[in-house]
Amino acid sequence: MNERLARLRRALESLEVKDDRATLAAYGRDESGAGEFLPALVVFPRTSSEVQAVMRACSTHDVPVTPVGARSGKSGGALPVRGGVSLSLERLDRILEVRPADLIATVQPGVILETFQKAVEEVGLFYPPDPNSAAVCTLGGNVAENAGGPRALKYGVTRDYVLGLEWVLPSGELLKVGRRTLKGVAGYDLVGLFVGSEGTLGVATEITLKLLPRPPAVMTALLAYPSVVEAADAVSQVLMGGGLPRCLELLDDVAIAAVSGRGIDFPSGCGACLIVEVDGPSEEFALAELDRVSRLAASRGAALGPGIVAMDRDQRERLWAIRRLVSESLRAIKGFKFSEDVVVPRSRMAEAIARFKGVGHDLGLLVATYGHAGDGNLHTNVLYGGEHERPLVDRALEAIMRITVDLGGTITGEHGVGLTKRQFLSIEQQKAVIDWQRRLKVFVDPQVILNPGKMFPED
Ligand code: LAC
Ligand code: ZN
Repeated sequence: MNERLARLRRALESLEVKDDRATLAAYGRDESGAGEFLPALVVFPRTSSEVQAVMRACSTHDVPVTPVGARSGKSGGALPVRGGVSLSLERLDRILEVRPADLIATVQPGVILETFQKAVEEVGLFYPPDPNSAAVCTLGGNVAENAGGPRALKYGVTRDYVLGLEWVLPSGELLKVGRRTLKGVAGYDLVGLFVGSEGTLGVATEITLKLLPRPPAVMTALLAYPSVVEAADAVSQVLMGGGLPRCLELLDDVAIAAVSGRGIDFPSGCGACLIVEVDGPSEEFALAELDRVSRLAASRGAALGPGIVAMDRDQRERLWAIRRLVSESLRAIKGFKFSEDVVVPRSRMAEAIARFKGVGHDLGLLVATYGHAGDGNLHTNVLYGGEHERPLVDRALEAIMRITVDLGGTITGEHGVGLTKRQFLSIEQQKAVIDWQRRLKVFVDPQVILNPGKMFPED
């Protein structure tokens, strides 16, 4: 490998390459908690053709290459588990154009999601996908993982907004796939295939996104319940009653305890809560819609009081700040955690949460659940105190995956399979389906140098 790396380094001479200790350590970690995997070097191309040059060089010298954005991923997708090159897309960070008349925009992959959202909102447009990491994550990373967030309930996930891609294959070849129009059915849906391919089939160097008109009015409220059973039931009541809020987020008792005293006073006896957000063409409309949804959510008399309605932007921000704090506050309880993102049929949510808690109870681990309840997408977190508890944690995670699939769900709704869930894929998918996907991977990447060691179970 050393000889090959030395030759590769010479081939990349004209590009920005770093291999100092601090950089390698920084690119050896992400938000998955999966550990440290150091690359041998990190390359920072600035153009599509430089990305092509990196891929070509890695292919020529047979060195593994792992694409990376902001390192905010939750499944270890950007960890260079076989060493080699970390290919950072951060320097490709320009919004190339926003076309209000066509409701589209074209961006480079290193643009920070929040920067893009603000830019389009300034001209009256709206880009809905909103992972919790919006302030740091990149659109390229969102495309790689097909990221979602609270607003997915009404507006869908990243894949629903990607119209076209400029895509560099592991060979260095560049494809322009998809389109720049809203509709279009020519050929196979390669955009659909590449979005969510977790950096295993190539990298986006340009992304054309669909936009929507910005809804003028937004209203948010927090509804409290004695336990997750009532809260999960309320979610079903809202959806069956014809309500479609843009967000319907759940926090269980552990999550509430973790964030209480940090900006919101939860009512006493509150063992679970829902954050509800609606939008619409006017304040009156949004208020009426919030009222309708809140009534549906309280229809079985289980809600504790009328709920806390955010009366202005500041109060709304305070509710969402609480929601954003959940992940790190849970980690702080024991020092370490694994955050899952399973999805179950919405009618099975209460049962799923209770069974996940039971898994923790049986193994002596604390399990918390919060997340995108409107989608049945649950962030079940297994909290633990250190490496010595890892064998127990691994058992808990596998049990959670088995319960999820048993209930008719899927092992990942937004974070991807990556490294941390690769051994669980076979719980959900048939061997024939996994084999077929492996063949597809080898067709695109015959040397298996692009992001090796991800997505598929170890042989
Ligand atoms: C969230 C991340 C973990 O929703 O997906 O908080
Ligand atoms: Zn989430």
